[in-house]
Amino acid sequence: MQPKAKFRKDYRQPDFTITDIYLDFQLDPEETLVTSRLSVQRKNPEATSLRLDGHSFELVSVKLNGETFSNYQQDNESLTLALENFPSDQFELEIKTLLQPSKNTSLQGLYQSGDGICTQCEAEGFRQITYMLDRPDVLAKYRTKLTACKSKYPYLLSNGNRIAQGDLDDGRHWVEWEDPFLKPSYLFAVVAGDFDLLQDKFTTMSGREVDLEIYVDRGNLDRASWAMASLKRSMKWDEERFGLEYDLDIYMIVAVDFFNMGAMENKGLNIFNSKFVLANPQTATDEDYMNVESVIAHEYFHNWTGNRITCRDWFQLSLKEGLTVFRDQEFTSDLWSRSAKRIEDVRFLRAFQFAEDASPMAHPIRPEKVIEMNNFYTVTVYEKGAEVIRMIHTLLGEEKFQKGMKLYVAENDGKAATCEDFVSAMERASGIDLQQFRRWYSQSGTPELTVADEYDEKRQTYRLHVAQMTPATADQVEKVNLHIPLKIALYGQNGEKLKLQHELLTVSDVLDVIHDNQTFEFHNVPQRPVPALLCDFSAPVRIDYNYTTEQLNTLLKYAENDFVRWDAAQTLFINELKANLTRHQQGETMTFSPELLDGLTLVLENANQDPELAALTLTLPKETEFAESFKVIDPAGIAVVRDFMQHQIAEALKDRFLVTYNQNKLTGYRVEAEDMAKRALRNVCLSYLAFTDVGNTLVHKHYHQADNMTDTLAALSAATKAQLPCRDQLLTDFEEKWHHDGLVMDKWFALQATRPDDNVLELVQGLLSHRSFNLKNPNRLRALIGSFASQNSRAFHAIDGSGYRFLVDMLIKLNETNPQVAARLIEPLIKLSRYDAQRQTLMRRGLERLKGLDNLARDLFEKIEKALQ
Ligand code: B3K
Ligand code: ZN
Repeated sequence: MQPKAKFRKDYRQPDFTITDIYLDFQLDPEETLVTSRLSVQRKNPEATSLRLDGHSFELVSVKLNGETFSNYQQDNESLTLALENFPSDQFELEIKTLLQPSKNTSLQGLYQSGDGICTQCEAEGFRQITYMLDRPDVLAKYRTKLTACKSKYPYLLSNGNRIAQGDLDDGRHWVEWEDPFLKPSYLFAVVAGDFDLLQDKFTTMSGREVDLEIYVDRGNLDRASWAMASLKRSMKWDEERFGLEYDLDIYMIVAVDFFNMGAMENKGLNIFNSKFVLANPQTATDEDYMNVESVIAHEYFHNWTGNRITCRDWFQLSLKEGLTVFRDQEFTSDLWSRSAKRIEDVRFLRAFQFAEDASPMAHPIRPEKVIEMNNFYTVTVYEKGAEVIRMIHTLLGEEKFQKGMKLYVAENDGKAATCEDFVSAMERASGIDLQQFRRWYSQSGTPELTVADEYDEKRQTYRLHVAQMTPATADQVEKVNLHIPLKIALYGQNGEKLKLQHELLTVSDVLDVIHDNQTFEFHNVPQRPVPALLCDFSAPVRIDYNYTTEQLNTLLKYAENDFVRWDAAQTLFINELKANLTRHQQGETMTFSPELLDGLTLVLENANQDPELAALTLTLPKETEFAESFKVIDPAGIAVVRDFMQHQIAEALKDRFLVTYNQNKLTGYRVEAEDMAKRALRNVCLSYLAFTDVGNTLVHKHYHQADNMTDTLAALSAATKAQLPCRDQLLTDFEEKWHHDGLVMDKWFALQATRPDDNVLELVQGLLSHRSFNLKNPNRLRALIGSFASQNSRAFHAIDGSGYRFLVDMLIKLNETNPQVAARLIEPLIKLSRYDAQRQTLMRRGLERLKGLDNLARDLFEKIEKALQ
């Protein structure tokens, strides 16, 4: 049977609801007995049957109001109770089910992670525990009793407050939890295990004391303190910026090693991938520290945007995810550097979300059609969703935006809401018309703004002609005009910022682009200006304006807006790559433009003014980032030209890189903005210097002098990318030191998988039997197989098809064990339309091989089906 799609337009309120749930878990990894007592209420008087979702367990018994009930039908995804002869509108249902957590490799529902047991219910995992109306618009109060062996599972955790506990005679103990807040089933959680516990307290703005608890594997306590500090900063920031206060007396975070994604915001009991909790200077890089902080913040912020106000149906996912990503981005921006954060987010969006829009999986931030919900936790729903919230923020300004938030919370607290509820609150609170803006929720694709300009010297008038167009996407051919906030600035030839005036009045720097073609006219412009378009990346669009190298260098040198300066460098890099790719493809000699070198020299000379921005600006875009500027990608060509550029820059600026490298040496490791910026700059210098004659000595020394993982990894990465003589020795040294630690080894696996060596595939295949590798652990899979397929384009897209074959072989295995992770890893293979005919044929062959599997999971089915269309 083919999996069936659900459509947004088909939403209907449920016929029944569940107001209270009592759950009893007799926990054991081999066999767990779950008793669920549901207080059911009929909402639709016409309804004569109750269909509950559930699968992947054994049904033991069903009772209705205490009596055995057998008038039901069961299939492989539901249980339907016939209620024709049962007139009462309120009843209690008791269902017993048997589960095998140790056999559950899907990591959804109740499963074993290491020596512990935990749950993952979003989106539809609760139905793997027991039969339930498993949909987010059914909000209930939960009481949960957990019983398990006390020595193996000294901690038994669930949502809300601990209300009772006790010991049994047989070595087991029990704990009972009650969550006073209404919640949908996807926010339910259970954890049983033996942990080290880090405790702290937070006093909320109204003076309530909250217990904070972070549970980590035994022996990892020295890696939990950054997460705790991050949690306290998040709680404080949400009070200060959004006026939102925590609502329970306890907040728990548990770190587990086996987890399909980053983390989960279960009410009062977050469960995290240990990657986003554990950090100390020896094991975590600066980037890891930042990631831990922002994921902790993100999950915390969900307590209001997601939990107190949840989604009516899964098509509304961006209501909580787009908004919560926006909130975590703002948190990081307020605490660290706003421009650096913006640049990193835009880099990510352009590389992955723009690619998704151009792929068979293209969908609006509020999808219309879904087969497997887990496939829609995407960069589009999350990151483009956050861009949409950011545009609302740009159009309204902070004050009106916060007014809108207050209204949204007041109207929807305790409810399951829609994206429309959010936009409507923003509109009514601000008085700003968002009618056309709403189209961002229903239209997929990356809009293109084509900009042309003219300057009338006599009349001192400057005109910008802006045309908008959204190319057709796989899911949607017809496109309409969007409301696009285009933030601009004008610069004079000597770098002075020019005033934006119309007639004699100052006008806003945010242009409202709403039609196909619009002209914006500026008066009293004393000279032909250089336009800075899309300052701060004010909208998730592509800009097409024919910049000259000279104009780009002016922006790089003078623009006030950090994003604009960085972006000018990006455009210079891309133009350079494009010109050389053409030369390379035509068999001509490649050259390197002196203007770009001048620009980079300037950045290096001024690097000490803002080392973080300098590091970002000097970083050469990755192959995958360059690839996004092409309709048809030449992976081998891009790799060759990028190598060439790297060598050219390294050779030409070697002395300056060395000076900057030496100037930014630090003693001791601190997680502080100033030091992180210096390390980043120094390590960018190292990455170029690796390609010069001093490379081997310098990298070798850098590795051995490093007192923290950021520097260690920078050296290891430089040695690998530049294929230095010291490489093998350093890789071995690292492996010997860290092979017992999966999280640290992930960095090593990812480096191995992205090696530029010709025999990298063979190496990767060999590493599948490495002592630290484990095919059941999603982090290991992403590090080795994911990095190979998504970050090593030249090897993955090898013209003999070996890369594709390897991925498909792996996916055939994962289809059985963990389809959700398989559906993530398949992404590079479904983007076949971006490659030449020969590669497309090979990719198609791989997809067809998967499609032929007789037990193909719906997660993979949905993507393969779209890719082959
Ligand atoms: N809400 C979860 C993601 C759940 C993914 C389910 N496949 C984490 C987050 O976005 O915060
Ligand atoms: Zn989230």
